[in-house]
Amino acid sequence: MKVYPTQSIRNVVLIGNTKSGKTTLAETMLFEGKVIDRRGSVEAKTTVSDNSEIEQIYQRSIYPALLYTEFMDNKLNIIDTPGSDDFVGGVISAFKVADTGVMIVNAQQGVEVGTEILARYAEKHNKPLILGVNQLDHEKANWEGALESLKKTFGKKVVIIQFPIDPGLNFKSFVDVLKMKMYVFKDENGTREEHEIPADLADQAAEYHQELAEMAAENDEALMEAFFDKGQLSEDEIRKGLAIGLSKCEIMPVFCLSGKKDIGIKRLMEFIINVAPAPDKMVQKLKTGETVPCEVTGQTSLFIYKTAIEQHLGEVSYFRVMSGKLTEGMDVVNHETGAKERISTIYAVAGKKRDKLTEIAAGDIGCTVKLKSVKTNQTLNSGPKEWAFEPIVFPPSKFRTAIKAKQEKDEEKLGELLNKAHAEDPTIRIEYSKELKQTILSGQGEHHINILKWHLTNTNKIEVDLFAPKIPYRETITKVALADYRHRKQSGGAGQFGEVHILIEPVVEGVPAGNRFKVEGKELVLNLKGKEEFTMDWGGKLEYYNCIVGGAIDARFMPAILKGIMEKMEEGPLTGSYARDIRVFVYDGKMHPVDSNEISFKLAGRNAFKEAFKKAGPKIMEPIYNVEVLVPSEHMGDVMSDLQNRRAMIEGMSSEKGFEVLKARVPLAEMHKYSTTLSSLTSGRATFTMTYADYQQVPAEVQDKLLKDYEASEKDE
Ligand SMILES: Nc1nc2c(ncn2[C@@H]2O[C@H](COP(=O)(O)OP(=O)(O)OP(=O)(O)O)[C@@H](O)[C@H]2O)c(=O)[nH]1
Ligand SMILES: [Mg+2]
Repeated sequence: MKVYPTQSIRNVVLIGNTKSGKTTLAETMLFEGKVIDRRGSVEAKTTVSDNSEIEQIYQRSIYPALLYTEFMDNKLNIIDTPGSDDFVGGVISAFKVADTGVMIVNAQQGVEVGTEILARYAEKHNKPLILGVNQLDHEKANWEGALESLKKTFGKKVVIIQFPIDPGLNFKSFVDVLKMKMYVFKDENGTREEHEIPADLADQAAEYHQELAEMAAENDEALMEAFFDKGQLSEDEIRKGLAIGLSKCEIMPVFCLSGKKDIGIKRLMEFIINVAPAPDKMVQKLKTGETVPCEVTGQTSLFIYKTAIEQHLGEVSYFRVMSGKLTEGMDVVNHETGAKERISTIYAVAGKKRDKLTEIAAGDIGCTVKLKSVKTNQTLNSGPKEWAFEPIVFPPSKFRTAIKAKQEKDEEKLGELLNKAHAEDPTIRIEYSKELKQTILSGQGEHHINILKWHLTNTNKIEVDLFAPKIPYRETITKVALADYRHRKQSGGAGQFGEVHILIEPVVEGVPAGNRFKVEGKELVLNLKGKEEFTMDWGGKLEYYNCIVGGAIDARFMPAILKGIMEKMEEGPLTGSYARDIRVFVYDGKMHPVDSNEISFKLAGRNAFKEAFKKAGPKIMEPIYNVEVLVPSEHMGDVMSDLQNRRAMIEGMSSEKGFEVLKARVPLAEMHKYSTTLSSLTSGRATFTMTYADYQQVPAEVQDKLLKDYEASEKDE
């Protein structure tokens, strides 16, 4: 393959709700570019894009697929992404390296929640969107409905480039109001004829053409003047105006498509080449906020946007050349690790088909293999400038589960595989929780995690169990309490003796410790001698006061008492969860001249703490999350009542372009499998995000249940 200069490269990402027809469309684009001479289909499991076994089983895309095609002497890189929210990581990484998004909308449904969410990602990344109304050959295709929904969602940015003639089973032609021609398709392989626009459609076409010219003029003063002078613009002038408007994200042009019947695909590709921005038109930022021009004359710099482990090849690193040009055998340095890497082979990629390149220029996308240690989001430089491009920011997880190998011998291998899974798909996250003593796996949805499970079972032959993760409860106290504890052991050998008197109270932010207490009918005035303060690893505090007078306990035993208390805080007295925010005053005790030692005081401290804790109005606290749900209005009621059953506190509601945004605070304990429930309540038409907020006391009935459960589990052991 020849080396394409930066200006002859276009990078597009295909996005759209699941089943809108992206993979089928990509296949047709490759066919039009003659990368393949026969088109496969999703049903026959023969597309270039959905080439993994699991994608073929589910007949849907799961991984973002890099594809290229050569067209009109340009190289068109296409990333076909999965439509399902579960695999949104692939869409986000694709937006990092693509310059234009092509939003595919199913002509039967028009805009769906998926469409809306994906468009938000385009907006976030500042990438222009071309709109394709697809499947116009479907018997239920509804052009007017789809167009109306696009206008409702995207407003005045929407501008018609084409309108279909007779959408439905007989769909074979459309009018293009940029070219002012009618295209008629002769077969299902893209063979087309250009005709004059029929008289009965001429007025409609002229009206759309005028709207198009006006929109094109709006983004450029010279064009505006020309438009006012002549009352119209030439085709080239319109194209120029559209190019400006598109790259400023001010225009969303609409195309008519049937990916399956190869109608309109060539026109879409021509438009992409002629009008969509070349890679050097889009700004690439460094972590420092500076921008780097996408020029072949600059220092060679590659950004790794994805890594994958592929059969026969090993680790494959996908990159975009951000600047300069990459040649075979070039040495580069990883900005993050300082490691040197040699790029021995460069490939242009169309699914499993890979073409070796000797050189690849700024703006192009490709892959290489056998790098020693390169991860997603790293930059590789070949010059003195230590550039680091802004990383891809992956969304927070929506689904958590605990995972365990069925057989203990597989645990280590499972750990390795999970780490690899995270490297390939950063929206899969793994954390070993020391507190819960569980490995917590999280992702974008139950389906996302089940795909990983499928790989573990089928590809790696490891059986695993997925189960509800424990909740990281916290324990604290609400009032002052006292406890005296004597630890004494005198059976055989050396004895043990230690006695500790303590007072405990809650730590309240901003309220310092006093020294006078009225508790259990006693009045105590303590002598606050020494204070130590600890911030616990799990949040919250322990304040430890030495108030011993008259040498009742030797200073050398104070650390042992503290150790005993710390141990009990790590395994709270109520349910074994971490305790937090407690002040302990050690004010009295007793020693034995022979039998007192550290272990005795540690045990006395531990037990005194446990007793005092239980008398101090102990409470269990649970983590609360801020949850934001985006839901179509008609499902609002169901989503709301479901949330109320989850002890949610609804914080607000607002409307946004036909969807409702619902904000609530929900206990983590009630969020297990929420993504699955939400999906079934709304037929997959809603989405949500959740982020940790704070800890709050659990309601009394929940606390009772937790205490009973813990007691029962203690008895079992
Ligand atoms: N009638 C008709 N059916 C189509 C067209 N394009 C795709 N389909 C069918 O729609 C279904 C989904 O097509 P895909 O290409 O897999 O859709 P996708 O957008 O890639 O879906 P995801 O990968 O799940 O996001 C398949 O059964 C296709 O055969 C089209 O232009 N016309
Ligand atoms: Mg697909």
